[in-house]
Amino acid sequence: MRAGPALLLAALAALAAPATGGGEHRTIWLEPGDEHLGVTLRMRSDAFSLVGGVRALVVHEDEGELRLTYCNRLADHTIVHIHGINPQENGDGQDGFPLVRSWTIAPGESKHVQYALRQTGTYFLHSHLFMQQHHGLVMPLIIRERAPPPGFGIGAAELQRAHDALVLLEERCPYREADPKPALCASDQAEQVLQGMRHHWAKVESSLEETFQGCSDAGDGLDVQFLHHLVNGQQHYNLTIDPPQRPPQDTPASELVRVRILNGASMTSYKVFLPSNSTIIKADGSWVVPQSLPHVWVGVGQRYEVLVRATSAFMLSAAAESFTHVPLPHERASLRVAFNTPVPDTAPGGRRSRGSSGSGSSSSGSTDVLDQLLAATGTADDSIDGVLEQFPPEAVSFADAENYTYRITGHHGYMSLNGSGVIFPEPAAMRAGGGDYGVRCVGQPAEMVVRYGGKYCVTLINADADAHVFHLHGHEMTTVETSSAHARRSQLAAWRDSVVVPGGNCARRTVCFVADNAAGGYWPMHCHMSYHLAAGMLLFLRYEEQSEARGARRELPEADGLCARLARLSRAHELAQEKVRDWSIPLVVLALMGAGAACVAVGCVVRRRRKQARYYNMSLSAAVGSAPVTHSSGEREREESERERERERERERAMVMP
Ligand SMILES: [Cu+2]
Repeated sequence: MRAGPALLLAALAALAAPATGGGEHRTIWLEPGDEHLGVTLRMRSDAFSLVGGVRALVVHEDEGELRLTYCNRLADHTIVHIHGINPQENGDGQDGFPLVRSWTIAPGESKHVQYALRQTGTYFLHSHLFMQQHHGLVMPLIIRERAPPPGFGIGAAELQRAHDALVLLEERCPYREADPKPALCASDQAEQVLQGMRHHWAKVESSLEETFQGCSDAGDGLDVQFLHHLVNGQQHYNLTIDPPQRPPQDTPASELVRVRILNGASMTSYKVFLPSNSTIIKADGSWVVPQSLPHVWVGVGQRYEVLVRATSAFMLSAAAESFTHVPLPHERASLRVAFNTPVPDTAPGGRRSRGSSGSGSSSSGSTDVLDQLLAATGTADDSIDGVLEQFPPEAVSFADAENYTYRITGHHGYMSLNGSGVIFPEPAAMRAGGGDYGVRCVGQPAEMVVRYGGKYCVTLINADADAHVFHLHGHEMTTVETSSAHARRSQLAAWRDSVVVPGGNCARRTVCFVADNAAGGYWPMHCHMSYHLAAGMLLFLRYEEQSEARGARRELPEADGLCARLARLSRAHELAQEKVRDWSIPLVVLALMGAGAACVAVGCVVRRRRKQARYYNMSLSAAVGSAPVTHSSGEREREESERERERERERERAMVMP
């Protein structure tokens, strides 16, 4: 790809974008990080806000559209996927999956994406290339709703009164269970660990048939361990909220805090213990019938929104999957929320004395902590999907849906679905690869062919010892069968985009969806655990061409297979791009001066590495062993957000000065 014209075109597209209507245009830079604790990459923008002291992209549904330009200042290709958002077009890689090489963003180039806002809730941006998410390319996205659905039971005014808090779960510094625990983490540790795991899987002696058809016992530990488990970049994150001054007659009996839990980790599911007076209101961005639960397993990529009615300080603690042992200190992380001015004494039902723990701090007592520690031992399950119900319930029946079944297996150097895997190239290989994108398929790739408007159910049977978390792009799924309850439930389970499939004993679960994405084409469904995805645990949902015979729907591609088809698609796309570029060269030359200046202004071509300690870097330096940093919320947070944006703009201005 000729970088110059493409760069200018991208800059032109980014500059032209704000004129097309819709919401605010936001630019996000993908940059090197400071390499502390293996965080070598980061996302940065002057459009980020602070939510409970944590940087997040915050938009309002009223904006109508989400318009972003990604500028790649990394040495490698990258691509950004917005997890859980279902774009209705994917022809130019709007979904952020590297199906064809030209959809990735080359070093020094930029890409504009634009979505109609049809969803609200908590989502996140992350790189979908190799291990880049693990290296720091993660950013929470909050889409604020106008109001909850009618009849929800919690009103718009109440939700607007709630303070926002984030629990961004992440792990740092991986090592293989089989290897000695490292004292420090190297920047390429994730790649080394993956290589070791592939080597280990390849050495397994059983035949493919055995691992494919048999049932492993549940594993007794994760293949990958981590030195650190973090909430918002720290092991114990303290948030102090500044409730607004209100006249006594308007002062509520409790403060409302909307805690947005987001598992941005690469391998670890967490058991999150909730305060006793909390209510789950959303799962993966979808409204659910408000539900109070003592704890919830949060698999990688999953999100929950929890409304806490706090009469005093409270805590949410998260324990990493610990299988057979009580979680060790480094396997636990927490968010503690306190209030700068006392919450009014008058709780419903009478007065309580100031300083008492109150129901809101149920998790802070030592007995409770002990109980939680003992209860945290175990592995992720999907029982919550038998409990949470969508709101409002949709009258969709999957009784007549078509079914696909996939057996999940490991070993043989890759992770597979029905014995096959699809392995995407590493950024280093893409750098050196020239025109060869180098997607590698093992066996016949699994492909689920659907027609627009059809209903489909997918049964996942886990023949593997490890749990997996399956994420479907472009669609929402509802659970009809969990691994523990094999009776099909009524079709009211929460709509979500990521589901846990527990490990061992051929645990099986069934999820269903409507093929309702108008864009058609290919949509990935894959394990969201980074090491499993990198090792091939991926299948494609493909909308059948209109000309395709109905009877051929279930046939897998013949000898040329998905890999060849992917290669053809990639090549066709490259050729189309080249035609566009050839046609556009005179235009580019004419626009050279103006575009060049404008491009510098938006910062796309400035690839200077900077060392300011911000966001992850700032928080991670305080992550381990040190006293937790306290962040405040409320009015001060909004002001700080604004000041930070201004500082960011100043830094940008300074960068383009000679
Ligand atoms: Cu997996």
